[in-house]
Amino acid sequence: MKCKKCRHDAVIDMRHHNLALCKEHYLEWMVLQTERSICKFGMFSHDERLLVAVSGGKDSLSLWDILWKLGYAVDGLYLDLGIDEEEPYSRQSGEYARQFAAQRGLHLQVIDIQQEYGESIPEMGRRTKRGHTKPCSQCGLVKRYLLNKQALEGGYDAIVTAHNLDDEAAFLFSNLTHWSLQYLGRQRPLLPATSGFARKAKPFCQFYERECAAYAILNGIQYIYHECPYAEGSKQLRNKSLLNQMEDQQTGFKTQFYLGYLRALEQGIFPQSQEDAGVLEKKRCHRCGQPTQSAGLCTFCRLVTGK
Ligand code: Q46
Ligand code: ZN
Ligand code: ZN
Repeated sequence: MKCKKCRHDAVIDMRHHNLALCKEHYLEWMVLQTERSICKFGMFSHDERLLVAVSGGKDSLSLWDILWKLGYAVDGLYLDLGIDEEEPYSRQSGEYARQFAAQRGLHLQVIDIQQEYGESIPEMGRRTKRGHTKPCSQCGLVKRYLLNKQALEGGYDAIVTAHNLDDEAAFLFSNLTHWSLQYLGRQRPLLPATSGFARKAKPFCQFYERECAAYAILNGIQYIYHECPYAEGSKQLRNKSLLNQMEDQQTGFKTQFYLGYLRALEQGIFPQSQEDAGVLEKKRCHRCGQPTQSAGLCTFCRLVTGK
């Protein structure tokens, strides 16, 4: 297998693009494609300040690396979830994130959930569990809330996350099986800012997971290889595995599935909700001032105060 550009040995064969590339041209291709996505969806510009959500995994560290190489002003945010009971998952992820930032002289903000709020994510999950054995809903809420809070308070223009095509296709599959119109309308690559919510962009939405892993490995980026222990057996992983089976049978299946969704968005089939379009003014949380559906405390404040 030879590189399509220089005829040297290829390190990756992307059959869905009918493209094999050597190391040098692959790394160049990833950077160029990321810039193309940023421009195509009008995500952000070089004079804006970005905050990238860093988990210590291959996707977020590769994204941070590429945005840095493209010359964007981008800081990182690592949330230490305190998931260290069975294996030191959070501790190791945090070490990779810190090491990455230090090697490049980049600024990483770290929030230790246990220190800030008195409980780790598994502890919050156990305290509030309603028949669930995993703390994923509490974890998702805390991550969304704190990412938005840090972006707004830090004066950042956009939050950037490293969701890749496999993530997006699996969410899409789940949202379609439930016909969750609200989620289908907001799963777009760029969600504009509304009152109380920062802009959100996903520049990796068209990269396969293995392409992000290849970028990290070929660049010598050290990342946490394991998934969070609570991800095991999750619906998201099951959907990913199903979609991989489809991809094995039909090259490019995941890309087609996702591009079809983007076309449907363009045609207005899944419109933005009034909230996301900023038409509906939300109530404000009495404790933190963030927008909330109901009067009183927002769901985050209710979680951390136990009220
Ligand atoms: S939600 Fe659940 Fe993830 Fe949080 S507890 Fe782990 S698996 S990290 S994406
Ligand atoms: Zn080449
Ligand atoms: Zn609140």
